[in-house]
Amino acid sequence: MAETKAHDASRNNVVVKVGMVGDAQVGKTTLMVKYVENKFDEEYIMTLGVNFMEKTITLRNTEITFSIWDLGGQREFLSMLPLVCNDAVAIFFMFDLSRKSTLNSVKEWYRQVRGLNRSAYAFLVGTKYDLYTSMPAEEQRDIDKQARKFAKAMHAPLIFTSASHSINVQKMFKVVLSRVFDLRCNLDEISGAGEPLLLFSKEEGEAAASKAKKASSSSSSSSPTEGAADARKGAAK
Ligand SMILES: Nc1nc2c(ncn2[C@@H]2O[C@H](COP(=O)(O)OP(=O)(O)O)[C@@H](O)[C@H]2O)c(=O)[nH]1
Ligand SMILES: [Mg+2]
Repeated sequence: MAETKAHDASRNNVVVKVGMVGDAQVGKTTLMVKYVENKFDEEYIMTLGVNFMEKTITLRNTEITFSIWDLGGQREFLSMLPLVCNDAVAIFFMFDLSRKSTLNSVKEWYRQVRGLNRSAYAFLVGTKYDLYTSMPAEEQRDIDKQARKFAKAMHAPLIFTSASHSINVQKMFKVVLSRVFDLRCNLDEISGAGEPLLLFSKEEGEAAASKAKKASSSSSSSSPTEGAADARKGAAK
Protein backbone atom coordinates (compact mmCIF):
# COMPACT_ATOMS: atom_id res chain seq x y z
CA MET A 1 0.00 0.00 0.00
CA ALA A 2 2.65 2.48 1.08
CA GLU A 3 4.58 1.74 -2.07
CA THR A 4 1.59 2.48 -4.24
CA LYS A 5 1.12 5.77 -2.47
CA ALA A 6 4.71 6.83 -2.96
CA HIS A 7 4.42 5.92 -6.59
CA ASP A 8 1.23 7.93 -6.95
CA ALA A 9 2.87 10.98 -5.43
CA SER A 10 5.50 10.97 -8.13
CA ARG A 11 2.87 11.05 -10.82
CA ASN A 12 1.67 14.04 -12.72
CA ASN A 13 -1.99 14.82 -12.81
CA VAL A 14 -3.71 16.47 -15.71
CA VAL A 15 -7.39 17.32 -15.95
CA VAL A 16 -9.00 17.25 -19.37
CA LYS A 17 -12.42 18.87 -19.40
CA VAL A 18 -14.77 17.58 -22.07
CA GLY A 19 -18.14 19.20 -22.79
CA MET A 20 -21.04 17.40 -24.48
CA VAL A 21 -23.73 19.26 -26.37
CA GLY A 22 -26.50 18.29 -28.76
CA ASP A 23 -30.27 17.98 -28.98
CA ALA A 24 -32.30 16.24 -26.28
CA GLN A 25 -32.32 12.43 -26.45
CA VAL A 26 -29.37 12.06 -28.81
CA GLY A 27 -27.63 9.96 -26.14
CA LYS A 28 -25.19 12.32 -24.40
CA THR A 29 -25.81 11.10 -20.86
CA THR A 30 -25.85 7.49 -22.02
CA LEU A 31 -22.48 7.83 -23.73
CA MET A 32 -20.93 9.51 -20.71
CA VAL A 33 -22.20 6.77 -18.37
CA LYS A 34 -21.08 4.09 -20.81
CA TYR A 35 -17.55 5.49 -20.96
CA VAL A 36 -17.19 6.15 -17.24
CA GLU A 37 -19.01 3.12 -15.78
CA ASN A 38 -19.06 0.80 -18.78
CA LYS A 39 -22.77 0.20 -18.51
CA PHE A 40 -25.70 0.89 -20.75
CA ASP A 41 -28.94 1.76 -19.02
CA GLU A 42 -32.07 1.52 -21.16
CA GLU A 43 -34.06 3.66 -18.80
CA TYR A 44 -34.34 7.18 -19.97
CA ILE A 45 -33.08 9.70 -17.44
CA MET A 46 -33.86 13.21 -18.55
CA THR A 47 -30.99 15.50 -17.78
CA LEU A 48 -32.11 18.48 -15.77
CA GLY A 49 -29.52 21.15 -16.28
CA VAL A 50 -26.05 19.67 -16.17
CA ASN A 51 -24.50 16.25 -15.46
CA PHE A 52 -20.91 15.77 -14.47
CA MET A 53 -18.72 12.65 -14.24
CA GLU A 54 -15.02 11.95 -13.89
CA LYS A 55 -12.82 9.12 -15.05
CA THR A 56 -9.09 8.83 -14.43
CA ILE A 57 -6.80 6.85 -16.69
CA THR A 58 -3.04 6.39 -16.62
CA LEU A 59 -0.88 7.13 -19.59
CA ARG A 60 2.64 5.99 -18.69
CA ASN A 61 3.60 8.17 -15.75
CA THR A 62 0.74 10.62 -15.98
CA GLU A 63 -2.74 10.42 -14.54
CA ILE A 64 -5.28 11.96 -16.80
CA THR A 65 -8.67 12.79 -15.38
CA PHE A 66 -11.43 13.29 -17.88
CA SER A 67 -13.94 15.68 -16.42
CA ILE A 68 -17.02 15.22 -18.56
CA TRP A 69 -19.90 17.70 -18.59
CA ASP A 70 -23.19 17.01 -20.26
CA LEU A 71 -25.85 19.63 -20.91
CA GLY A 72 -29.60 19.01 -20.83
CA GLY A 73 -30.85 19.36 -24.40
CA GLN A 74 -33.87 21.51 -23.74
CA ARG A 75 -33.74 25.14 -24.68
CA GLU A 76 -34.28 26.30 -21.11
CA PHE A 77 -30.94 24.84 -20.09
CA LEU A 78 -29.02 26.89 -22.61
CA SER A 79 -28.24 29.34 -19.79
CA MET A 80 -26.04 26.61 -18.32
CA LEU A 81 -23.99 26.22 -21.48
CA PRO A 82 -21.08 28.24 -20.02
CA LEU A 83 -20.74 25.64 -17.23
CA VAL A 84 -20.21 22.97 -19.85
CA CYS A 85 -18.08 24.93 -22.30
CA ASN A 86 -15.89 27.28 -20.33
CA ASP A 87 -12.38 25.87 -19.92
CA ALA A 88 -13.28 22.72 -21.87
CA VAL A 89 -10.39 21.52 -24.06
CA ALA A 90 -12.66 19.30 -26.13
CA ILE A 91 -16.32 19.63 -27.05
CA PHE A 92 -18.39 16.76 -28.42
CA PHE A 93 -21.04 17.95 -30.82
CA MET A 94 -23.43 15.05 -30.70
CA PHE A 95 -26.21 13.97 -33.01
CA ASP A 96 -28.40 10.90 -33.37
CA LEU A 97 -27.48 8.96 -36.53
CA SER A 98 -31.09 7.85 -36.84
CA ARG A 99 -32.55 11.39 -36.71
CA LYS A 100 -31.18 13.76 -39.32
CA SER A 101 -32.73 16.83 -37.70
CA THR A 102 -30.29 16.40 -34.81
CA LEU A 103 -27.40 16.67 -37.26
CA ASN A 104 -28.82 19.86 -38.68
CA SER A 105 -28.97 21.25 -35.15
CA VAL A 106 -25.21 20.85 -34.78
CA LYS A 107 -24.75 24.09 -36.75
CA GLU A 108 -26.59 26.06 -34.09
CA TRP A 109 -24.85 24.23 -31.23
CA TYR A 110 -21.53 25.03 -32.85
CA ARG A 111 -22.42 28.70 -33.11
CA GLN A 112 -23.50 28.85 -29.48
CA VAL A 113 -20.43 27.02 -28.18
CA ARG A 114 -17.94 29.01 -30.24
CA GLY A 115 -19.41 32.19 -28.76
CA LEU A 116 -18.15 30.95 -25.38
CA ASN A 117 -15.09 28.89 -26.20
CA ARG A 118 -13.10 29.52 -29.33
CA SER A 119 -10.15 27.24 -28.67
CA ALA A 120 -11.58 23.84 -27.63
CA TYR A 121 -11.06 20.97 -30.05
CA ALA A 122 -14.37 20.10 -31.68
CA PHE A 123 -15.51 16.51 -32.25
CA LEU A 124 -18.51 15.54 -34.32
CA VAL A 125 -20.02 12.45 -32.74
CA GLY A 126 -22.85 10.41 -34.22
CA THR A 127 -24.71 8.21 -31.72
CA LYS A 128 -26.86 5.06 -32.00
CA TYR A 129 -24.89 3.50 -34.83
CA ASP A 130 -26.77 0.28 -34.04
CA LEU A 131 -30.01 1.91 -35.23
CA TYR A 132 -28.33 3.53 -38.20
CA THR A 133 -27.27 0.16 -39.65
CA SER A 134 -30.89 -0.91 -40.10
CA MET A 135 -31.93 2.26 -41.93
CA PRO A 136 -32.42 2.33 -45.72
CA ALA A 137 -29.08 2.61 -47.54
CA GLU A 138 -30.08 5.88 -49.15
CA GLU A 139 -30.78 7.57 -45.81
CA GLN A 140 -27.50 6.23 -44.46
CA ARG A 141 -25.62 7.72 -47.40
CA ASP A 142 -27.35 11.06 -46.97
CA ILE A 143 -26.40 11.32 -43.29
CA ASP A 144 -22.89 10.02 -43.94
CA LYS A 145 -22.35 12.69 -46.58
CA GLN A 146 -23.65 15.56 -44.50
CA ALA A 147 -21.74 14.45 -41.39
CA ARG A 148 -18.47 14.37 -43.35
CA LYS A 149 -19.21 17.82 -44.74
CA PHE A 150 -19.93 19.27 -41.29
CA ALA A 151 -16.87 17.63 -39.73
CA LYS A 152 -14.70 19.13 -42.43
CA ALA A 153 -16.17 22.60 -41.90
CA MET A 154 -15.67 22.27 -38.15
CA HIS A 155 -12.10 20.88 -38.55
CA ALA A 156 -13.32 18.08 -36.33
CA PRO A 157 -12.75 14.35 -36.14
CA LEU A 158 -15.89 12.43 -37.07
CA ILE A 159 -16.85 9.43 -34.96
CA PHE A 160 -19.90 7.15 -35.17
CA THR A 161 -20.65 5.43 -31.88
CA SER A 162 -23.05 3.06 -30.21
CA ALA A 163 -23.27 3.05 -26.43
CA SER A 164 -25.57 0.02 -26.47
CA HIS A 165 -23.20 -2.02 -28.65
CA SER A 166 -19.92 -0.58 -27.33
CA ILE A 167 -18.76 0.80 -30.65
CA ASN A 168 -16.00 3.44 -30.72
CA VAL A 169 -16.72 4.65 -27.17
CA GLN A 170 -13.25 3.97 -25.75
CA LYS A 171 -11.59 4.90 -29.03
CA MET A 172 -13.30 8.27 -29.05
CA PHE A 173 -11.54 9.27 -25.84
CA LYS A 174 -8.23 8.02 -27.22
CA VAL A 175 -8.70 10.36 -30.15
CA VAL A 176 -9.35 13.18 -27.68
CA LEU A 177 -6.02 12.49 -25.97
CA SER A 178 -4.17 12.37 -29.25
CA ARG A 179 -5.65 15.75 -30.22
CA VAL A 180 -5.23 17.50 -26.90
CA PHE A 181 -1.67 16.33 -26.31
CA ASP A 182 -0.69 16.26 -29.96
CA LEU A 183 0.20 12.56 -29.86
CA ARG A 184 0.40 10.23 -32.77
CA CYS A 185 -2.79 8.16 -32.70
CA ASN A 186 -2.13 4.44 -32.91
CA LEU A 187 -5.72 3.64 -33.90
CA ASP A 188 -6.69 2.73 -37.44
CA GLU A 189 -9.13 5.03 -39.14
CA ILE A 190 -12.47 3.61 -40.27
CA SER A 191 -13.60 5.44 -43.37
CA GLY A 192 -15.84 3.27 -45.54
CA ALA A 193 -19.44 4.30 -46.26
CA GLY A 194 -21.82 2.49 -43.92
CA GLU A 195 -19.05 1.66 -41.47
CA PRO A 196 -18.76 3.03 -37.90
CA LEU A 197 -16.65 5.99 -38.97
CA LEU A 198 -13.52 6.90 -37.04
CA LEU A 199 -11.94 9.78 -38.92
CA PHE A 200 -9.33 11.83 -37.16
CA SER A 201 -6.42 12.52 -39.45
CA LYS A 202 -5.57 16.18 -39.71
CA GLU A 203 -6.01 18.06 -42.93
CA GLU A 204 -3.38 20.51 -44.09
CA GLY A 205 -5.19 23.59 -42.84
CA GLU A 206 -6.08 21.96 -39.60
CA ALA A 207 -2.50 20.94 -38.86
CA ALA A 208 -1.42 24.54 -39.37
CA ALA A 209 -4.21 25.83 -37.12
CA SER A 210 -3.20 23.38 -34.43
CA LYS A 211 0.40 24.51 -34.65
CA ALA A 212 -0.64 28.13 -34.29
CA LYS A 213 -2.84 27.21 -31.35
CA LYS A 214 0.03 25.39 -29.67
CA ALA A 215 2.35 28.32 -30.15
CA SER A 216 -0.12 30.73 -28.61
CA SER A 217 -1.05 28.45 -25.71
CA SER A 218 2.55 27.72 -24.78
CA SER A 219 3.06 31.38 -24.07
CA SER A 220 0.14 31.42 -21.68
CA SER A 221 0.29 30.01 -18.18
CA SER A 222 -3.35 28.98 -18.25
CA SER A 223 -2.74 26.24 -20.79
CA PRO A 224 -5.09 23.36 -20.03
CA THR A 225 -2.44 20.91 -21.14
CA GLU A 226 0.13 21.97 -18.58
CA GLY A 227 2.04 19.00 -17.26
CA ALA A 228 1.16 17.10 -20.37
CA ALA A 229 4.71 16.98 -21.65
CA ASP A 230 5.26 13.71 -19.79
CA ALA A 231 2.14 12.17 -21.26
CA ARG A 232 3.32 13.26 -24.68
CA LYS A 233 6.76 11.81 -24.17
CA GLY A 234 5.31 8.66 -22.67
CA ALA A 235 2.83 7.94 -25.40
CA ALA A 236 4.92 8.90 -28.41
CA LYS A 237 6.17 5.59 -29.65
N1 LIG B 1 -30.28 1.99 -29.65
C1 LIG B 1 -29.56 2.88 -28.94
N2 LIG B 1 -30.18 3.71 -28.09
C2 LIG B 1 -29.44 4.58 -27.39
C3 LIG B 1 -28.01 4.64 -27.54
N3 LIG B 1 -27.56 5.63 -26.74
C4 LIG B 1 -28.62 6.14 -26.11
N4 LIG B 1 -29.76 5.53 -26.49
C5 LIG B 1 -31.13 5.81 -25.99
O1 LIG B 1 -31.49 7.13 -26.38
C6 LIG B 1 -32.31 7.74 -25.37
C7 LIG B 1 -31.77 9.09 -24.98
O2 LIG B 1 -30.51 8.94 -24.32
P1 LIG B 1 -29.94 10.05 -23.32
O3 LIG B 1 -28.57 9.62 -22.97
O4 LIG B 1 -30.87 10.28 -22.20
O5 LIG B 1 -29.90 11.32 -24.25
P2 LIG B 1 -29.49 12.84 -23.87
O6 LIG B 1 -30.76 13.60 -23.73
O7 LIG B 1 -28.71 13.33 -25.06
O8 LIG B 1 -28.67 12.80 -22.62
C8 LIG B 1 -32.38 6.73 -24.22
O9 LIG B 1 -33.59 6.02 -24.31
C9 LIG B 1 -31.20 5.80 -24.48
O10 LIG B 1 -31.43 4.50 -23.98
C10 LIG B 1 -27.39 3.74 -28.46
O11 LIG B 1 -26.16 3.70 -28.66
N5 LIG B 1 -28.22 2.88 -29.13
MG1 LIG C 1 -29.04 13.77 -20.83
